[in-house]
Amino acid sequence: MKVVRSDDHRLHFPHGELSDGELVRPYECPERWDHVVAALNAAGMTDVVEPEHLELDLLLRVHDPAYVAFLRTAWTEWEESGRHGDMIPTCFPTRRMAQHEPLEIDGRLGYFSFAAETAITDGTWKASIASAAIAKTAQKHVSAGESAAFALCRPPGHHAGLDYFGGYCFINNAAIAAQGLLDDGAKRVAVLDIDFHHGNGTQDIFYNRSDVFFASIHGDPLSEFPYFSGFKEETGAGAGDGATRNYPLLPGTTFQEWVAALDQALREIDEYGAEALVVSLGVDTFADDPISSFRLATEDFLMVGRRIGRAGLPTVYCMEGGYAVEEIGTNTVNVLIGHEDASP
Ligand code: OKP
Ligand code: ZN
Repeated sequence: MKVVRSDDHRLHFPHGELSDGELVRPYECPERWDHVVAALNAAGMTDVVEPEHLELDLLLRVHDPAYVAFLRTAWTEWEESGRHGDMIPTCFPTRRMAQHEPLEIDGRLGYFSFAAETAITDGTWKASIASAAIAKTAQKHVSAGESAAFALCRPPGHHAGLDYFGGYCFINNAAIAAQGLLDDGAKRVAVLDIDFHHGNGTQDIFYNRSDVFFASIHGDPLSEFPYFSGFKEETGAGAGDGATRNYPLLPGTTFQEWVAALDQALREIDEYGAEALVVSLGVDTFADDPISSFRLATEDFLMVGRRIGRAGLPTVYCMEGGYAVEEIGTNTVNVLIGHEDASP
């Protein structure tokens, strides 16, 4: 399958991540990308494509214009107002407080985000746009007839909502891909999110829509990030009623338990009648992941790809999480190899 990637991801790498009361080296780091590329090369998956230029209007298909405007100029506003450190949000609107979009950049930073571990830097906008362009390009290849493509996105995207960033995500790459599949002719698209964390951003973007089915398997939000979203009873609203499915699983979940949820999600995607699939591919379900609590093993990821491939849908894989840096490459590539083994 085609692999879409770009070196521009290196432009985004904050100095620190606020974690457990300390600024630590960000878990979401550039070497993650290097290890995935090394594993792709080792597996002979070298059909590499550079991303095409992204029309910025496309961002507005899945994000709010005020949010995109904020993200585009945030760093410049920050610097021009005399700040020098990374843009770490510190003040958020909680229940009923988001009445006015602030004028001051520190206020705007909190208004357009939901978590403080994620900082904006000088290169964040450029890297995020490149990441979205990667998803868009992979989608175009699939819409043009490829059975699957891998978008090696960094920064990841599934926590970025209609009008907010957080959880290491700024632009929702999977949403860009899903919207692109629709725009290029598919009538119904499914997003399957198998990252350890709930894809709250993707859910947010499509919650009221019937043309995108969203299914996510993740750590129970009562104990895992993003804490406030991903509960079983969230099933969509309005026209989108029934087009969202959440499978929260307990810490310590084994592959056997996890795969039962995967099979159910795939059945529901089939019943929905999806014509194409986007997979939010996080491999932080891996047993040794430093910030997650499921127990998947490296060889299990082959089975994951096989099961997804057996669905027989044109598929865009978008890279999301995975923080066991040494193993992220093999785990990710195992899914892709499994997919290729299974599809005709
Ligand atoms: C992004 B993705 C570390 C806590 C980390 C943020 C997790 C973001 C995950 N002490 N909290 O879904 O892989
Ligand atoms: Zn994750």
